[in-house]
Amino acid sequence: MTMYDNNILKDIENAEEICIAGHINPDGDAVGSVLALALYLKRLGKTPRVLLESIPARFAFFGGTQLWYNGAYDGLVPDVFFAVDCGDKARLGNAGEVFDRAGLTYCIDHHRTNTGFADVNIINANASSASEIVFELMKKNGFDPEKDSEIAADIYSGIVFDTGGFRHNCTGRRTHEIAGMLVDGGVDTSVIHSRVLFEHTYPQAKLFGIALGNMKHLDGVTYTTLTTAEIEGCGCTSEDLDGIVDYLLNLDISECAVLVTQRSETAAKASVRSKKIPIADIVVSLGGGGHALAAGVTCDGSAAEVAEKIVALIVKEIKHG
Ligand SMILES: [Mn+2]
Repeated sequence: MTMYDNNILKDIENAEEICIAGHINPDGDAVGSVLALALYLKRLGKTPRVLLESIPARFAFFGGTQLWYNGAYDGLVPDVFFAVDCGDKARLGNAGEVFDRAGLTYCIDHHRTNTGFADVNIINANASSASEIVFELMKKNGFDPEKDSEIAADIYSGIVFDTGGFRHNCTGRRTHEIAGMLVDGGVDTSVIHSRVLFEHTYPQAKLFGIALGNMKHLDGVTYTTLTTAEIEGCGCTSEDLDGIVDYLLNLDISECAVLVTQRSETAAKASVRSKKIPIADIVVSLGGGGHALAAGVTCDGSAAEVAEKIVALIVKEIKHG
């Protein structure tokens, strides 16, 4: 479902309360696309509220963080609600209740597993990122994101994050064209690449070491687990896991990679990555979602139990297709 034709300008014209939310545990694309859209609506004279869980400290440089709303959600009854980079409603977390009360809902997303849960669904599974779709949306409505340095940097950051620096197969010709326009506009590409993809903290490096120490391999699948004690013991949280599963996937022996982290006493989250073999169906069958080569799911059980279950399913897929 690709649909850029819509009445977004008309829909927000008389709206007083506008809320914009991304997915829980927001990543670089969620933060970039949500804040870029928020700044765009601000330029149109609106005062949108950004509903995002706490933004990781390393994303503090993104433009538009002043629009982040940290008050109570129960009084919010928006005229228009935008769900961005969110594959299903549950991924809105606490913002889901605000979504339910909204007069009109938009979903702007690029997840293949998105079923279109809003009134207006702007979904393009071929786009590299929600940030790319937000760029197209602005262009379509006569606004040039590349001429606005804050919006341009947010969009470029979101694209860089979701494409892994223009490496993942979601990167298309149009992705590069958009990046080119943003470069023409003056975005600081090297600073954004460093901050979004490569900068890590000392505690993160310690945790990385533990993750590599726990690493195992079975029939093309490289995987590792982290318990709550291991994560907290390094002074880290679930926001500090960037780069681990990608590192495992980059090993020459890896067809797929899995990182499983304990999230509570009874549940663990698996992040699954693949070089070629589509893994979204396996992840969806367990109740998760995502893209063909990058998906995630939270399951009941310890990290070790969840890892064993998912790795077995992927090995079966690799062996039998
Ligand atoms: Mn995304």
